[in-house]
Amino acid sequence: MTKQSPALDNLLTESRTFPPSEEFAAKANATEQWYADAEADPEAFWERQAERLHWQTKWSQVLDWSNAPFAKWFVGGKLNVAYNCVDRHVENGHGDQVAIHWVGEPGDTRDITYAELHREVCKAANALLSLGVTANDRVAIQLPMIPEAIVSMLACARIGALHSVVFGGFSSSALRSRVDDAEAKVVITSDGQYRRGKAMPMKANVDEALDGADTVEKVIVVRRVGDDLEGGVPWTEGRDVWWHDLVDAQSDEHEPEAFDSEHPLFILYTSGTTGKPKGILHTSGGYLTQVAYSHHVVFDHKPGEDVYWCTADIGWITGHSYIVYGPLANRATQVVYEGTPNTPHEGRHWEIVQNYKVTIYYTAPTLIRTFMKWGSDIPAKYDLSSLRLIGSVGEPINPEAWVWYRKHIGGDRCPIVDTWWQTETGAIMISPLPGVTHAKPGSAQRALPGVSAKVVDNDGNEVPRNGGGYLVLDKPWPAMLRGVWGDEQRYRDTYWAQYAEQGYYFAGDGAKYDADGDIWLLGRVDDVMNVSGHRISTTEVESALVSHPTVAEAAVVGATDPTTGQGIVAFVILRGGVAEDEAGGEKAIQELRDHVAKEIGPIAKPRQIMVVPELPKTRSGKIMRRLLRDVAENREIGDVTTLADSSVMDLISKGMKSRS
Ligand code: 6R9
Repeated sequence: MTKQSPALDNLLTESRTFPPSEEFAAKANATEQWYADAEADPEAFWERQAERLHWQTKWSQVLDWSNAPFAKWFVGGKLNVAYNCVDRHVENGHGDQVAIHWVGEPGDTRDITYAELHREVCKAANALLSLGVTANDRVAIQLPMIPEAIVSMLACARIGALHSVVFGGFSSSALRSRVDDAEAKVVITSDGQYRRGKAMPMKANVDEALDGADTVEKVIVVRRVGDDLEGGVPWTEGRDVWWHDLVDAQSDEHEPEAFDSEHPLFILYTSGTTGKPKGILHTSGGYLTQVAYSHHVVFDHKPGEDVYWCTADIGWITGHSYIVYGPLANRATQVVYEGTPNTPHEGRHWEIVQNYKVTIYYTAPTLIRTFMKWGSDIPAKYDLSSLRLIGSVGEPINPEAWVWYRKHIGGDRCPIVDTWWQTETGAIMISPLPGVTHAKPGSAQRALPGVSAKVVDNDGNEVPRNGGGYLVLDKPWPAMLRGVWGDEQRYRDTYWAQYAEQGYYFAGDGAKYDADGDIWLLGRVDDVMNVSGHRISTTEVESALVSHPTVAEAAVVGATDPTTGQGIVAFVILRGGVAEDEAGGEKAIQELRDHVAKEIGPIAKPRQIMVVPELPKTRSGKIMRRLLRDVAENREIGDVTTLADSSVMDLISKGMKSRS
């Protein structure tokens, strides 16, 4: 595995622990006993968790693993996911409970009760049906964080169509490749979105993406920014339809149909080690069971009492599992915020926590480090005493950031849950249990009851305490991915080939046990970067760079970055004939950065591009990213003996032009 960075060595000498308060422990949703119960009989444990849902037909078998690595959970069971997230709460007398306190970036707000959410989801489901969408069809959704995003997802689930949500910041070509791969029939988007106080176009991006995309029959457009958008909304007659014309005209009643437990629920694309994003496929019964269970125990969520806020975007798995499905299945009242954390000021999140008396707050380390940078005097201006639990997800959290988070946001009283999981796992897998675990800053610690994780060496042998290796999941779990859309081989190769003999799922993360046997996550071991908690593959960015006419070859690495975790650093060789001053200058580098933003999205913009005469390659032609990482991180350059031409690194160090 890759060499540990000094920051990680530091992290592993961390020895502070934070025991739960007696008061919290006394009321906690889970107890230590859960671990033993789950271990004694995992299937019986998961059956009890599945019982938090409403099933139209009960399952006849908990797990069918006979066709591994393709799992079936709650075999023969039937349920409707949207019914579980909405209708049943209304039927149980909670129709007036607020489901969503929505806060728009410009300051507009909407409180949506479960009864209202029910009517909206029914109308949207009827709207999709009226367009000819039926079970198993795919609907692509690219929307800002507005209520219609959640309504659209639930409407798809209700009629058995698969949604494929594409992050609002993704470019038209990223959207197009996802629409094509899933053969989406309908796209749901908005005229525009508010970003840092400005109305930015969205529909225009979608139109560019859909030029010639012949699977798409209809585009539904939510009016979000209206007249604030300069230049108006491009429109294709016959294909495009306004949400308010189509959806508002529908009946607000719709009878939900129960689908098989293994009926597909959604596809969500994530970066792998190759340039082509993988469509991760999730299904219904097992997924909903585990997201509801984990939301209940990890966030200690109490329906009707807590005000929950997960700051993720619905374009990522965290938004799917911990804004939409988990919280709504558990009848949460939650805050959904549309905008950026510093619009109109850097205290925006804390103002929202104060106003809505948020009790549970779940965010990402990159944002915590940004808050640290902005200064602790900012949260200090607000009343954060409503908070009782805070969480983190997306990348390893540095002990410094953890301790700051606990002190300045958690008032030295809130337990912190550092939750490790992936798009592929669907739900939280490794996390402290609040009220039970003695928390350690920087460690996700232990697999949740019912989940099994191990740290193993290259051969699949479990490493001893204080030993490092690779994280594997050695038992199937209900929310596990069911495959890669349209690519069975890629599913087998990516996750199951590494430890085929043992039948372990390879997560792609380095990990270590400490002296107590707790797990510490050490970052990706493959060519996937983690920038602000977003997965971006080095190959994807390389392909984007090479698609620019001035670039002959490109190599991309993730370099340690104090705020974003990793920053993208690109090394490019220019095409012969491109004059130095033409392409090597500041302007040309800016153009390359913009080109990557256009090809993938602004999150993939390299922090730095270096023009180099050569790239370090092995005799078999593999680029040695390790050496480039040394350059990017200003370290002494490591072992060059396996290079085909060992003088290359000298050339790079001497001849490189660096621009940030
Ligand atoms: C939920 C999500 C997954 C990758 C994963 C790992 C990193 C996520 C983490 C963490 C250390 C944590 N990761 N949570 N690393 N500690 N608590 O982020 O899904 O976007 O698919 O990313 O993120 O490297 O493999 P996804």
